[in-house]
Amino acid sequence: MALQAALLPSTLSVPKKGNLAAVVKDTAFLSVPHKKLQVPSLSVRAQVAAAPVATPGASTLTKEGKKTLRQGVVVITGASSGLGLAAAKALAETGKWHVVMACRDFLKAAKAAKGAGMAEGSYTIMHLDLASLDSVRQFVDNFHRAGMPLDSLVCNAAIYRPTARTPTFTADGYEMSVGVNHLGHFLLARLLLHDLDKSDYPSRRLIILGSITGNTNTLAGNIPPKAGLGDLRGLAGGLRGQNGSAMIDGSESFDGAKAYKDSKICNMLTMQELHRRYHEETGITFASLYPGCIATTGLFREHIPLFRLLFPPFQKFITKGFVSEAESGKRLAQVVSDPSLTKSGVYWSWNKDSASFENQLSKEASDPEKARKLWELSEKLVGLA
Ligand code: LMG
Ligand code: NDP
Ligand code: PMR
Repeated sequence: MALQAALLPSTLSVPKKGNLAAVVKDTAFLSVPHKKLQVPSLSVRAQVAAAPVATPGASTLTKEGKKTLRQGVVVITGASSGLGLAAAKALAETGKWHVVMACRDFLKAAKAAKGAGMAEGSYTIMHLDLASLDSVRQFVDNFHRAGMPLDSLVCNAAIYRPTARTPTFTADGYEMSVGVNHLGHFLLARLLLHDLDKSDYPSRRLIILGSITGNTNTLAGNIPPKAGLGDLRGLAGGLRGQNGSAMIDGSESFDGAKAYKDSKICNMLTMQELHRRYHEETGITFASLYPGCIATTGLFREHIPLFRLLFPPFQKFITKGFVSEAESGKRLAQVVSDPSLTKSGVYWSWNKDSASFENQLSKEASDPEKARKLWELSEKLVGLA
């Protein structure tokens, strides 16, 4: 803790509006030169014995002495399964990206990467439990000490508790779905923003997963329980359950399916608020996406067995919204690295031919006033204000 406090002074937090450059300057001492890769205790860099790869993020020189585009470094949260793993694999396979897999279960992530056939040396696993704000800060500290630049951040991890009627809580006492899916990522994004800002990579991106089920302008978004943040009174009350509400809208009864959908609205609002506050100043691309219905992932692990059995064929043959994990991974990889997807503030989706398009968010998921209020309340809850 003492070391963490020493390395992460309060100056690391990003100011409410503007002035990011000043913060970057203040915290410049935190960066370790890219070439000096130090492997921190909580991370394992997969090594290649016979043919060592270049240090992640280091520039390379051709024979003629020309500088070529260095490998990009992308952090993906929740890369131990589903979409995160598929995107990690897709990006690592190109050879253009070194993937930092930010995962809560180290051994599961190591097994998953191996099982997916990801080449040793193409990824680093680092511990991150989004259900603990201390863990988020520790991750950022470890990432800094690893000495890699940050070119892209993907806030992908999520939990879904579809049948829960009583809340569970994060280490900091916040309702779990919103705590992990939104608040943990909110802090992570804020703490890593200056790293993205100082990266010399041509296109730096911060991506937060959204979903169709958080958008009530769609059929899927109208399947009960519907998402809705109300006036955010539950969030303002600390989302703690006992003396207030565990739901963002302040309702007395807890609904796990709604809490997840609400968290996705928060994700989409946060992306837009980041865009409004920082895009012009930093040039960072902020984006969200609905990758399609990946009905086979671990997201549905807590749903009833009958649902898990019927949901994939239902999406494949009836709604036709189904996508495989591999296809969804390619879509997310596009949002990370495709040169044509540099526009900021966009919520991407794909049509039946798997072509990307800028999708419309629901009224609530694009309400700037709500986004601002959410931002301010979230800052308080994660200790940034
Ligand atoms: C609820 O569960 C939870 O109770 C609640 O707590 C909350 O978590 C909520 O939003 C989350 O979920 C509801 C869930 C559980 O049920 C569903 O909604 C099931 C969705 C899947 C529907 C399956 C339809 C059956 C399709 C057959 C698939 C075969 C496809 C092969 C076709 C081949 C063709 C070539 O409840 C259940 O899981 C019970 C499911 C009982 C299914 C009964 C079947 C009724 C059939 C009606 C079909 C209706 C489909 C609607 C189509 C609309 C088209 C736009
Ligand atoms: P998975 O359950 O397969 O993956 C979720 C990942 O999040 C897992 O790696 C999981 O880790 C990780 N995770 C959960 N809790 C924490 C935590 N406390 N700290 C760190 N990591 C955590 O689900 P998907 O791949 O389907 O979901 C990925 C993203 O895609 C989510 O943001 C989801 O909302 C979004 N999405 C998914 C859709 C779908 O149809 N599946 C549709 C639209 C959006 P572990 O492996 O240890 O459990
Ligand atoms: Mg939904 C047009 C059709 C469509 C699409 C694209 C989805 C996506 N769903 C559609 C329709 C329907 N769904 C219909 C008609 C029903 C009633 C039978 C239905 C039901 C349903 C349930 C019970 N759908 C679900 C659930 C879930 O528990 C999933 C959920 O809400 O997770 C939050 C879900 C989903 N449907 C989707 C997608 C993408 C999901 C999952 C996940 C997510 O938003 O992350």
